[in-house]
Amino acid sequence: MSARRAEPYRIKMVEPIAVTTREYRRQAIREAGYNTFLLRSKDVYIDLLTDSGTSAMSDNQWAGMMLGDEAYAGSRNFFALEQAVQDIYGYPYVVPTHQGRGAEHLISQILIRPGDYIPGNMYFTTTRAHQERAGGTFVDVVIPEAHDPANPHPFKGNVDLAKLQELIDRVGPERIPYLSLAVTVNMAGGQPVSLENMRATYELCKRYGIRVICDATRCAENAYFIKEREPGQAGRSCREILKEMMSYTDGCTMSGKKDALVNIGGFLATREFEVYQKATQLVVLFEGMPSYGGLAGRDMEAMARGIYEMVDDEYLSWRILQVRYLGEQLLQAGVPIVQPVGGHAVFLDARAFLPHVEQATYPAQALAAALYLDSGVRGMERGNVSAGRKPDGSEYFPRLEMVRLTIPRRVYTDRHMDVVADSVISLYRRREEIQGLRMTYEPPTLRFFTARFEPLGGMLSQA
Ligand code: PLI
Repeated sequence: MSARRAEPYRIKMVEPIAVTTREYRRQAIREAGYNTFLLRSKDVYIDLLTDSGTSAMSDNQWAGMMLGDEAYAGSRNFFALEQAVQDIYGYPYVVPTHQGRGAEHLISQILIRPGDYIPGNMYFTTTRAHQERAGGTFVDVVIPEAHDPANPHPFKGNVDLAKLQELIDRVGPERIPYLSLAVTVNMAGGQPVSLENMRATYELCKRYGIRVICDATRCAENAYFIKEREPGQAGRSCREILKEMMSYTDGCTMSGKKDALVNIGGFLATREFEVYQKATQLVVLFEGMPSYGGLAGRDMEAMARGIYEMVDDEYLSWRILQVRYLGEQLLQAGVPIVQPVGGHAVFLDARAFLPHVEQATYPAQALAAALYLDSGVRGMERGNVSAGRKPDGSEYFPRLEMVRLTIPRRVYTDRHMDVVADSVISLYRRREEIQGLRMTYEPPTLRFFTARFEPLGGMLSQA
């Protein structure tokens, strides 16, 4: 057997992608206001904007799509989904939602009262927005290593128990309806949480009657890191590890569009009947009946099947190693990236990449635009633009100013990763040619999706 690894699947259907000229891309990124979210997909060569909803489904999932039971109530696909969540996560109660933020909306409205505090191991955009909308204040309790791109801590997503304790002492446990625990932590670079930290966090929360609600969006990838890195875990399956992880939580929100390998779908799951009952009351207003939650029966079937596929050890190993394969090529060339390489993406450290560009002129946004111009590779800004503004109107200026190169699951080959690496490395060698941007349009919330910019000079402004 060769020591080299290859994809643990073969290709049954192909989708052509556009190879364009630099001039074409210059026009396209200008029309998109230098915001990669506003590019048209048809103009993108390798699309690393997100791993959300971009997975390739398996033949087994597509076969399940044909078994869609589109009954308005009691669809058999709902029961398949419920069974999958019970088997793999261990929660008794499940409410489907159209995607992860639908579940975030439900849990935030059910549990948060105005004036509450919601600690979390780093914010995620939609999660925090729903918490704030319900009147809560998000408090970051991730370990400090998570904010340092070069720190090699193996579990950079861990909760800082001292910070959590300090918050409990300061505001009182009655003002903390739950701790929001993301596995893995997207904004830190796809960094995992250890089993030991999950257990300790749960124990601390239980002492004060505080719930732990997991953001399980990339929980299977987190389980793989535990298997790989945590002492005593190597001999267990990711499926077993995941079940134990979830046993240290009271419920979860899940975007099926990531680890569960579907193009649309999500759910809220809980161990508490009362929370479940409130969710069934709310879901009918915002998503649909509790037995479909805004999804077609066929979507629920595909997600049910994806949940079993996502914990396959062979698949998970290949998945994580493909992301690492890209990251290691960049590291060897001296390109500053978040380390260790996370589960779903390679994050370019735009501040270290472009030290001459001030954070107020959005270095990560400029770097993402330059990468598209260079090779048609689309990444995503995850820095000052994504962080938005504080309630007082000032910018957050987060320590992490990054471009995320997010790898869709089962979509691209390692050869695509080589092309991406070549382009990033060549830009790094010409980094002085990249200058910052000025924002010309800013929407009031989640501005990164639709903000527009113009270049302040450098390669982006050349005719
Ligand atoms: O995009 P949704 O609504 O299915 O899921 C929202 C969501 C919740 N938590 C986390 C950690 C996410 O990463 C997340 C969505 N992430 C997107 C869209 C991304 O591109 O990372």
